[in-house]
Amino acid sequence: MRSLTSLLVSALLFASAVTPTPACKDPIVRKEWRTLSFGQKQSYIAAVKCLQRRPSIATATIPNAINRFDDFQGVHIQRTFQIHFVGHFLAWHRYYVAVYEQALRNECGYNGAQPYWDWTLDSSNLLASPLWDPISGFGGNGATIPPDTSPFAVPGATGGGCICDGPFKDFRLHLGPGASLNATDRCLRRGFSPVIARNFSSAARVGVAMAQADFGYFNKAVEGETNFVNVGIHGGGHYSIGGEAGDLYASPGEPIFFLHHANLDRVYWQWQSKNLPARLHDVSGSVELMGPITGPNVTLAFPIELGPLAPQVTIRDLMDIKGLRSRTGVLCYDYAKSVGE
Ligand SMILES: [Cu+2]
Repeated sequence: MRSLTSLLVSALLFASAVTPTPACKDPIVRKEWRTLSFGQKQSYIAAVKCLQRRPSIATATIPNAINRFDDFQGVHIQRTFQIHFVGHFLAWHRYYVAVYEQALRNECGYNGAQPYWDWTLDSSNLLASPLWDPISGFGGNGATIPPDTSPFAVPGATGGGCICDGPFKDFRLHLGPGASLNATDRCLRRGFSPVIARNFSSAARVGVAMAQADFGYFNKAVEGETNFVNVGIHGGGHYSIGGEAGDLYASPGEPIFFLHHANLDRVYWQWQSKNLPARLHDVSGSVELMGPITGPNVTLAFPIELGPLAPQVTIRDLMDIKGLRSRTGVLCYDYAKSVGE
């Protein structure tokens, strides 16, 4: 009689024979925005505009979503309190950006990867960033409106009104601002803050995050706090653009959101890559928004949900951007070096 061990071995061999492990052989490569050719920049922007024309598939849960771009913004608005200041903040946004990238590719014929915005290159001179070019980029600052005098005003903010030029000048948002999912028809606002960029988007700030010894501290260095004393490198990207990008709920209404979050994801991957054997498995942090440190923590088995955008996965599936190396994972992309790296 065959031993139990040999039965198990043959069962496992059989299982792997009938369910071949999908491999990530040819990851798409995400590049820094300014390293793209003019044509590559144009095709990325054209694909985003295509997503903004394609009909929503999420109206069952987001009734006022009109197009596919709205679907992404709506899901972020709905889940804001479940996906920020939690242990799965980076995993959730990693998946979210990857699903957006796939939508651009699968639904809009885009054949590149999601570009990233290395804001350290613009930290000391935000206004000179090539991202704001009206022809080859995303257009510039919002029109100047009376400054926000509330205690929640972004330090050093300028502009604040509708953007005045570039490919998204006439673009309309249909959800937000804030937590609202009511039907609306809004322009894209920006309020550049060079002060925020200088303070929070610097290479030194990235260095602080990179130096953290475990995921919990790394995540804290990235997300910072809910004040302007320390917005973290996450808040740095958001509040230096301001306007829609500075809206905790509705920020994916700013197309640059996805370049900013791709860069955060790149920093996360660089941090993981310093010690992959440990950091492909290291996750911690609260399940609930700013939950008590004694409360439940996320684990690799924690579910990551994007509602109507994509199937539910777990944090484990998202730990490796070149997925499936560890026979689990849903991702298959890589990062090209930034300028001067
Ligand atoms: Cu977010």
